[in-house]
Order: sequence, then C-alpha cells, then structure tokens
Amino acid sequence: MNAPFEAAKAIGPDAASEAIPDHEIAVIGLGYIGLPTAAVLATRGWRVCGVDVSQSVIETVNAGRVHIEERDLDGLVREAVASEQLVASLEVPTAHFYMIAVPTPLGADNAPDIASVEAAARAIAPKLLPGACVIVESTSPVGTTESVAEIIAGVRPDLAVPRFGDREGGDIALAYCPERVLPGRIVTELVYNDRVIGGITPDCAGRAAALYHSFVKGDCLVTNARIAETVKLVENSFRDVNIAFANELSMIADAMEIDVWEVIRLANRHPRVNVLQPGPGVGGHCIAVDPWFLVSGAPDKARLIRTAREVNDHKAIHTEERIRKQLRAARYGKAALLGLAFKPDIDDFRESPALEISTSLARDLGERILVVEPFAEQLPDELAGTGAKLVTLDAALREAEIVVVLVDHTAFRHLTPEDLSGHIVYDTRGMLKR
Ligand code: SAJ
Repeated sequence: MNAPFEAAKAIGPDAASEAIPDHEIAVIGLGYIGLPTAAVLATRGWRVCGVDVSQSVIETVNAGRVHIEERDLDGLVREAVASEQLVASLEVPTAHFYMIAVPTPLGADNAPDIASVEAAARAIAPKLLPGACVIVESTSPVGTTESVAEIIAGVRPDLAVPRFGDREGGDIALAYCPERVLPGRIVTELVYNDRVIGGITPDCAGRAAALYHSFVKGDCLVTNARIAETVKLVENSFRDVNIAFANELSMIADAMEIDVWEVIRLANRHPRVNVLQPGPGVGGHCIAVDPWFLVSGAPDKARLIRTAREVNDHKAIHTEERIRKQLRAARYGKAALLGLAFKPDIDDFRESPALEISTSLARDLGERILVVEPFAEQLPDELAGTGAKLVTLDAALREAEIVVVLVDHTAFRHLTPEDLSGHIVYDTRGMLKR
C-alpha cells in the first residue's frame, strides 16, 4: 500500500477500513477538469478510476491517449495509464473518494442545469462505503452540494448522511471544492493554485482537504459548502464585470473615434487602476456562463452582474456590425478573419465570439470571407458549406482587402503595421498596439 492510501484510511472513520474499495479515488467526468485531475492524482501515487458516459472517451484514455488538447496532458495520461495507476470505466467503482467533475451548462432562460451532477450523485450512492468522501468540483449554483447530499440520503437510508449546519460528521463526508484552473495552464494550476474547500460540516471539509493536501502545493483554505460554491461564482463574475467595463469602453471609444488602447494604456499607469483588455466578446465555458448562476440565486439583486453579461454578449454584435460596415464599403473586397478560438493559443472554439461572428458573416457573405486559424485543420462544421475558405496567413494577406484580428494567437503577433499597409484593419484585441 502506498502513502496516499494510508492517508485516505487515516482520515476516514474506522469503518472505512472494514471493506476494501476497488479504487482509492473515482473521478466522475473525464473532461477538461476531470481528466487532468485524475492524471495528476494517479501520478502522485493514488489508484484512480476515471468514469465517463462516453465509450470512446473510456477507450481513448485506457489506450493512454487524450481526447482533449491541453498542454502537458498527453504525457501525464500516458504515464498514469502505463503505470496502471489510472484506468477509465463506464461504471462507478467503490472508492474512498469520489470527485464529481461533470458539465453544468446553462439551461433555458439562463438557468443552471445541474442534471449531470444529480445523475453522478445517483450513480455514486449505491457504491458508498462508510468513510467515503464525495467532493463536487463542477461549477454549480449555491446549494448544489446539499442537493447531492439529499439524493444520496434518499438512495441510502442505511447511511448517516451529514446535513448542512450539523456539528458532527456522518458516515460519509460531502464537500465542494471548485476547480479554478485556466485552460492552457491546467496541469500547472491544478498543483500550484490555492484551493477553497467547503464542507457540508467542518468534519467533511477536513476530510476532503486531506485529499487536496496530497497533491496541491498552494494553500488549501477550508470553509463551508455554500461559501465555497459562492466563491467560485464570484471569481468568474468579477472577471466578467471587469471585462465588460473594458468592452463598454471600447464601444464608447468607437462612437467617439478615440483610440481605446491608448486610453487604457495611460489610465493603467495610475497606481490603483487596472482596466482589462477589450475583445470581440467573452467566450469559453466559464466566464460567459457562471455569472448567470449567481444571478439565478437572487435575480432582483444581481443588476450589475446581469448587465455585464449583456454588455459582453453585445460586444460580439457590435464587432460583427463594424465588420459588415467595412465589407459594405469595400463593395466586392474580401475580409480575412484572424482566429476562431475563444482566446489566444488554444484550440478550444466553445462559446467563442470569434467563431460566432465568423459564422454569421459567412452565412451571408461566404465567398468574401477568408478564415485564418492555426489551430484548425479544416473549417469547423458551423462554417462548412458557407463558401468561406480556411487559408494561410500569407494567402489571406494577399487576397483580402480587410483584415480583422479576432484572436491574438502568437502566430499572428509578428504582424507589423507595414505588413498590413494597404489593408483596412480592425484589430479587436489591440494586438498591433502591443
Ligand atoms: N477576455 C477578454 N479580456 C480580458 C481577459 C479575457 O476579453 O482582459 C476574454 C478572453 O478572450 C476569453 C474570455 O474572456 O474569451 C475568458 O478568458 P479567460 O482567460 O479570462 O478565462 P477562462 O474562461 O479561460 O478561465 C476562467 C478563469 N477564471 C478567472 O480567471 C477568474 C479560470 O481560473 C477558471 O478556472 C475558469 O474560468 C473556469 O473553469 O471557471
């Protein structure tokens, strides 16, 4: 038995050692968070079973390969699977720790959809042994960890399931520990970021924290589940509100024909001002989504957070309108759209304003749209058949009259104003000013 296994036994009640679980840790959901977490834990000596509903994900991981692009993840998964510390399965095993890392998308009317978390809780419940610890990592509306506890209590009346506010622990522990890693830096940030660990009871928080102490080099900060759930939503809402300020400023500057980049550069020389960067809108699965989870908790009170979301969504419409105007003025000229990803240097096109803008333009003006995206081998489905073409940067500069920077990928950053002379340039990211 290795050291982490001893640690797991040590933090559970004595009953934990009566039955030997199949695995030390089960990670439910092998996506952008679950797979890197499972691989990091496995390479730190834990016996990990990753669980997913997709047969192809299971086969890929068990072959030591990855189904998502993330820096350093492929080597880590290969090592974890080769050492037999990580296996993937469609079935939830018995384990000491369960980590739930499944998607929590926006449902109708921007309401949170936690169906996958609830399904994970129902799948885990029959497997729980006394001493087990269930941790939710998925970004969730406040109260979700308590809902998980209720589901488990309903399926397992034989277990003393702790309730929020209890002073004592129960047969099992339940906690919320939000992921806070930045796509593109996930493997590093999983280890070095501080973690916030919120228990349904103080005992639950302590038991969950023991797991994080085994692989996190940052601080493990202990609190209750509701606070931890709120902290996660606050982090991304804070960022969204600040980006909205920058985006609103850029639209004001457009109307007033002022150079927003110069304004921000100089304003940021004030010791207490730090304006973020405008862009074509806010993308990704997190910042454009999570603020709605906070709004849903108190819709009448969350006026600024809701407005920020609306401003950031509107920035994509504003950007598209400006490009359409330039295309109208150019009569038959073509526009080169640089980048489709939701931010620089990643291949992730989910909720990407650049993709949304490009798709809308291509549907109307396909033949006049050239797309340059170093992270795509072919046009994404949304753009296929519209007449738009995926071309190299050189070809785009030769053919297009208008050049729009939608994503400041490193592959574009060598461009100088001289390279672009003779073109109409719309730089939504301020790349050419840096
Ligand atoms: N963006 C701007 N201007 C800026 C900064 C960002 O327009 O000044 C845009 C980006 O282009 C992108 C979007 O915002 O479209 C989000 O990008 P990001 O790099 O700020 O954040 P994400 O979505 O990749 O990751 C965020 C992170 N949260 C915070 O920084 C508070 C990460 O730590 C979280 O773990 C992640 O959300 C998550 O999973 O919740």
